Amino acid sequence: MNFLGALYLEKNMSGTSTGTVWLNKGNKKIAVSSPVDGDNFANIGKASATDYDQLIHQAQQAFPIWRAIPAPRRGEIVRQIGLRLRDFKLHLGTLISYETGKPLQEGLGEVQEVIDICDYCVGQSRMLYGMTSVSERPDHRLFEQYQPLGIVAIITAFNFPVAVWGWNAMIAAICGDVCIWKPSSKAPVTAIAMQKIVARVLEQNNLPEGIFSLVIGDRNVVGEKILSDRRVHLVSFTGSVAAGRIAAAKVGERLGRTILELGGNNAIIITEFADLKLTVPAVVFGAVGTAGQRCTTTRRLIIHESRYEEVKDHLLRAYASLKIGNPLLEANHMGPLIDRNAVKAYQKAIKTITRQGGTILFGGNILKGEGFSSQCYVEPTLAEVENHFPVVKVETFAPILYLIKYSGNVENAIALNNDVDQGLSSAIFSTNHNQVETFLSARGSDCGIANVNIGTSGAEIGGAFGGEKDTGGGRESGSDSWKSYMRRQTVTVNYGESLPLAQGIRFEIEE
Ligand code: UN1
Repeated sequence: MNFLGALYLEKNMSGTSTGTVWLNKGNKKIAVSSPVDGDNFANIGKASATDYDQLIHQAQQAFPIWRAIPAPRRGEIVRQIGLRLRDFKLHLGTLISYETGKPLQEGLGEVQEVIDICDYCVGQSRMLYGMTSVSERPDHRLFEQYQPLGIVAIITAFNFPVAVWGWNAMIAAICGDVCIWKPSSKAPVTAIAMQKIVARVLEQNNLPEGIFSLVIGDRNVVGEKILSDRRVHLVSFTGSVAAGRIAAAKVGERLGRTILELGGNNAIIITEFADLKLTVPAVVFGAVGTAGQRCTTTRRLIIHESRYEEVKDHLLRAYASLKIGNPLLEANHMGPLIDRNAVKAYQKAIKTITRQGGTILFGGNILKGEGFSSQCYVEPTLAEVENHFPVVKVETFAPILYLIKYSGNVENAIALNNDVDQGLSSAIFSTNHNQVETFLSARGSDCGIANVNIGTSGAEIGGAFGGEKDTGGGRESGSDSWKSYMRRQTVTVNYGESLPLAQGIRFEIEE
């Protein structure tokens, strides 16, 4: 495992850093084992409440220094992070694959996603524009400007252990904010590797501690503190709907800001006009990529009855050809789930599907034997269900794909697409213009992402990423998402000789 050495990682490490400085190595440790082979390859010291306070203190010191650096100069630091990441892409991608179990291709793709957002942020750092408007008063100017916000806490999930941090931290950085990153305890080693990559850039540029901090620890020690801490101006939270609900309430209590990126229950509509040459690979990648553990994973197929049997046959053949095993080996399409608890959730869902009247068409079992010793490998699964089954309405973070039949026009398919609580991603496969435009219209998909003739996952960084309803409404990454990381200010300047009031109000005083 020379990728660990190449990333300057050791077996026992602290999980708390203010930048280049690592705080106490922690008495309490997280034993990190790989779902690939079950090997305990790292032990990470957990942050205490005191460590957390030190981090916040350092971030408060760093904020006025960082915000005073012109945004394009902050962009230059981000550019250097992107350059350094290119050097470490193979090693970091390999670590991601080993720590989370996602195929190496996807691990490398994830590092590329951070490189892409770095490049994007270099340009964006020169484009933190405010709008200039017109005043209703003579000799007055009305405009908007955006100012740095302060401390941004970024709480990420195991499934994208660096990309989601990248979307948030690189944007926050060019906006003049300082970041505190709490990664998932299920993927802490990747976060430490990333922190070390960033630290070298900070060091080379003589930047102070506290601009990019890392804190690895328990939800009830560190997580809760972040949520209720008024010194944290924005909490960007990625995780399940249930955890997001708690986070939103806690931050809301103190009227803090949140960006929520919660669960999805993403469907692909396959109409009578779908081109199956495109549809089948998109569906399979969407359903089994990251072993079904993306928030954008394809979970439901809404198939027109006239194509149902054909689609089913294609999928049965495709699923039979999938290779499951060590994700570091290029030949394998799918690796393990993140841990045994995820396997239990998969098993429970399989049982529930049949209990609620569904039929397992393919898979449904845990894989045993050589190469599967971590007990985290499962078969990708196809199940025939109806959209109203309760099991279909919840997000099971596993490679289970539901096949649902619809009849009639595309409106019926859209109604099924929208008939879940979550609203992250959606897609339609159709070559019929009217169907496509209906799907994209106001009466179409109600999700934050609506794709045409591509799958539900694998979004590019240039668009705003996020979803509606129980997905939480937040937007991250590209487009104008940067605005959420800044303090918006409306300015009115009077350059005249009198003081006219808006709305024509007259107010005169005599002196
Ligand atoms: C997530 O699963 O939280 O669109 C993010 C995608 C990836 C990001 C997924 N670019 O599938």
